[in-house]
Amino acid sequence: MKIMYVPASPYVRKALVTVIEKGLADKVEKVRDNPFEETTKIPDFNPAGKVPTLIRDDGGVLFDSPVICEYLDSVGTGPKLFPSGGEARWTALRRQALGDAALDAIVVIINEMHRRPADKQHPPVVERQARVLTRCFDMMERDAAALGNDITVGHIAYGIALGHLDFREEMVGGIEWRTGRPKLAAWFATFNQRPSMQATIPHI
Ligand SMILES: N[C@@H](CCC(=O)N[C@@H](CS)C(=O)NCC(=O)O)C(=O)O
Repeated sequence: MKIMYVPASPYVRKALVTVIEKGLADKVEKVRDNPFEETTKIPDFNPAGKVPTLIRDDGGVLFDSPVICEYLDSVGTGPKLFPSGGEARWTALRRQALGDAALDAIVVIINEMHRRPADKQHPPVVERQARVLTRCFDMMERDAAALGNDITVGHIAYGIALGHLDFREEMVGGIEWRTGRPKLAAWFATFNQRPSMQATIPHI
C-alpha cells in the first residue's frame, strides 16, 4: 500500500498512528506529496485533492481519514480500533467525530488567519471556531475519565486533535486546551507516550 502524505497534516497523522498500531508499518510506503503544490499528483487519485490518500495493493484508492483508518483496522493485526458493533462502536465513532470536529475548527482558524490577506480576514469566523474548540475540548474533558488505557479510533482522534493544537498553538492565536481540563491533560500525557504517537510527531 502507499499513502500520500505531508508530515504536518493531523488527518495524515491519524492514518499513520493507525498504521503503526495495526502492525502495518512495513506494508505501507509513504509518498510525500503536498496538495497545495502545482506538481501534486493527489487529484489523479482523489478528486478532493487532499491527504491522506491511500492506494491499496490492488490499485483501489481510499480517502478521508475515517475511511482509511477503518480499512487499515480491517487488514492489520492487534485489537480492533473500530469496535464491530453495539454501544462500543457508537462511542468510538462519536469520539472520532469529536476529534475531527476540533481538527476542522483548527484548520478553519489557520486558513482564516494565515492564508488570507489581512484585509480579507473576518474575525467572527475565528471567534466562532474558537468557541467550537472550547466546546469540543470541554466535551473531551467530561469524557476523559471513561477513556481508560484502551485504544480505539476515538482515542486516536482525541490524541491527534490535542497534539495538533499544541503543534499549531501560535498559529491559532495562543488558544490552549489544558487549563481547566486536568483529566484530559493527564490522559493525553500518557497517550502521547505511545510509540505510534512519538513516531508521528508533526513537523513542516
Ligand atoms: N476530512 C479529511 C480532511 C483531509 C484534509 O483536509 N487534509 C488537508 C491537509 S491537513 C488537505 O489535504 N488539504 C488540501 C486542500 O484543502 O486543498 C480527512 O479526514 O482525511
